[in-house]
Amino acid sequence: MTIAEHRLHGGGLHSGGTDSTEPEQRAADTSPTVSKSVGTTDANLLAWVDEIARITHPDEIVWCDGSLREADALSKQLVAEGKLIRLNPEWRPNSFLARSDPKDVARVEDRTFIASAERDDAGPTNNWADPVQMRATLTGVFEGSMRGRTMYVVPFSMGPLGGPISQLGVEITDSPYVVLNMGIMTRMGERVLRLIEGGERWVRTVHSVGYPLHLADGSRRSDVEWPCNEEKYIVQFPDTREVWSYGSGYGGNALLAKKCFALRIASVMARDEGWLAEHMLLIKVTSPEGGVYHVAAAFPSACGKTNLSMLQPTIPGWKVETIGDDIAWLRKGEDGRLWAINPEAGFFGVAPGTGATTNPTAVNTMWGNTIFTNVALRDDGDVWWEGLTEAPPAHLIDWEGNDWTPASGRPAAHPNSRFTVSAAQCPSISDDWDAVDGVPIDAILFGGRRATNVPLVAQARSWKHGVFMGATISSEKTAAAEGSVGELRRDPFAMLPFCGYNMADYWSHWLKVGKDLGTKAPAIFQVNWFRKGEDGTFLWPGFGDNSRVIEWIVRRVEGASKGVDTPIGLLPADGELDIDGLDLSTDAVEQLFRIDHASWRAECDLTEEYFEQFGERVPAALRAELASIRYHLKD
Ligand code: OXD
Ligand code: MN
Repeated sequence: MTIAEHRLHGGGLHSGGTDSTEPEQRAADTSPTVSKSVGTTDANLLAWVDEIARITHPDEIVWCDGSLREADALSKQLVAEGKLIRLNPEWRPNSFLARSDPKDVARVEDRTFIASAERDDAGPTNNWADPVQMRATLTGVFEGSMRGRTMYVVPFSMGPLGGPISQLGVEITDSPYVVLNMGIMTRMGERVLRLIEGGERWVRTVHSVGYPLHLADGSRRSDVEWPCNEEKYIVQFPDTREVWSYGSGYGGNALLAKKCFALRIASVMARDEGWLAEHMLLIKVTSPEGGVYHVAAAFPSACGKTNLSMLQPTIPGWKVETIGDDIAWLRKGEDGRLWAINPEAGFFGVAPGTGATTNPTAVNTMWGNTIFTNVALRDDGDVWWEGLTEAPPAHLIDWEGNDWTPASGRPAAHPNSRFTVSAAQCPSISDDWDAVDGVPIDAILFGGRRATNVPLVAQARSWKHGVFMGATISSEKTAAAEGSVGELRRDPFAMLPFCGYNMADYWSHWLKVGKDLGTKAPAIFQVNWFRKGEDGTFLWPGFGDNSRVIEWIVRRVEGASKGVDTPIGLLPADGELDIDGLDLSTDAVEQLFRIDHASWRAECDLTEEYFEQFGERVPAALRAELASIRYHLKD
């Protein structure tokens, strides 16, 4: 019986087995815990779910409706199975701790593939896989991968339902933990099915942890706390806009709406349709005079995007509100300006380093209804991680489930431990964060983690120069010798692991978008909170004081600040950056903005070398920007 037939017979849960005797045989060892079935009348969706079930052989299929009741039932089930720990509701109501397999703790870039028809379409910065071969490999590993498990069908919308920038998707997964996270991170559930039935397009994503409970030889095994597989595949098929993920239950490997769809697949859709899918936070900034500005900012992973998105200004009268902390989709609006949405509905933030002093807003966001993964458990049933409080508790259970004390000499929380929480719970969430049309963007920021060379802030001379800044984002790999620059790790547009096609083509696409926006294009800036002084310490206090840089950016957008031209862009003129009340020496300010010509010439050589790997595909405009900077450095 197909799923469609099953539904017609008023069926609820459905076995995906191809052998019609299987459901009965298995009935004895399955106990459906999510009893509500939704289903759909959409023939394509039904056929696809059927097809995946025929490959993976789950015991049951559950259509997720996105209700609180469903989330509640799933979390109770996971607690009963020992896969989630319910935190003390007195401290952290409706919140849970998951502990992953120690070998499944982060995105696996070396197992992430772009399976485009041509190798060159993936480009030199992606792992390319032949789509025909990869499909055969995946069919092999997915064969029977859900035996003994429930297969969940998770319909979701990225962005407000039905919005002009939003997109739909469906994730099939055998991980109830993933379902719970997807319920927080996306607009998930039944209403999406109605849009699909109405003819809206949607992206197919398939996920299996790769730990079947019934093996092909008929033997059975019991489940483990965090099922996963040593063999992992995170595969994007840009030509058919599909994602297949196998073997991991963690984060971006498994929550396929996030990096896999909203960046890798969406970047390809955006290229083909004239929009942008970016690794950017979004904020709304209000000036003391009540001027409202929207800023998008791209930073590589682990450069404080969540902190900046929840920034509490230290300068009077300024307000920063949160729209998104990780991903932005941007598209030209009817007024000719660039409009943006945060396609996500929650934050999947790194816990360590998030604390009362560094990001009190994030800490307050997680008051309850939060899933924590790989943080430490306190004796009172609450959670802890490095940086949450200054002093650690005297005793904890660490992320691997072992006793821990401050004398243990190892972190209590995994460095990539996470919190999953709804954006709506964020105290600084902006009233327009889920506006269907998005928000108009006034400024775009690109930042890396640069100890040398890159000033605290510089404005691009033009869109093309801005694209050059984005394309050359980098962080030092090694300390630099005096007057030179260390080896650089490039992360163009902070999209290195997330661009679904050739990075050089992506730069061309950005240039094209800018040309189309013309004079309505937002201003572009490069920022660097991480410059170090000659003594090796950070020159800039960062965090809330980054509002001072935002202020200058807004004043530039307003035309109130003039700036001074330099070979690498426009810097704040004397007195334009508000440093009142900061303990910053004149020398530190000078070092923050110093443009050492010899060192910049060395950096230009590195940039030329870096461009070489993309060969002919590097847009001429970017080579021209490099030549222009070199020319000005000669002066
Ligand atoms: C993330 C990342 O988890 O960029 O957001 O790695
Ligand atoms: Mn990210």
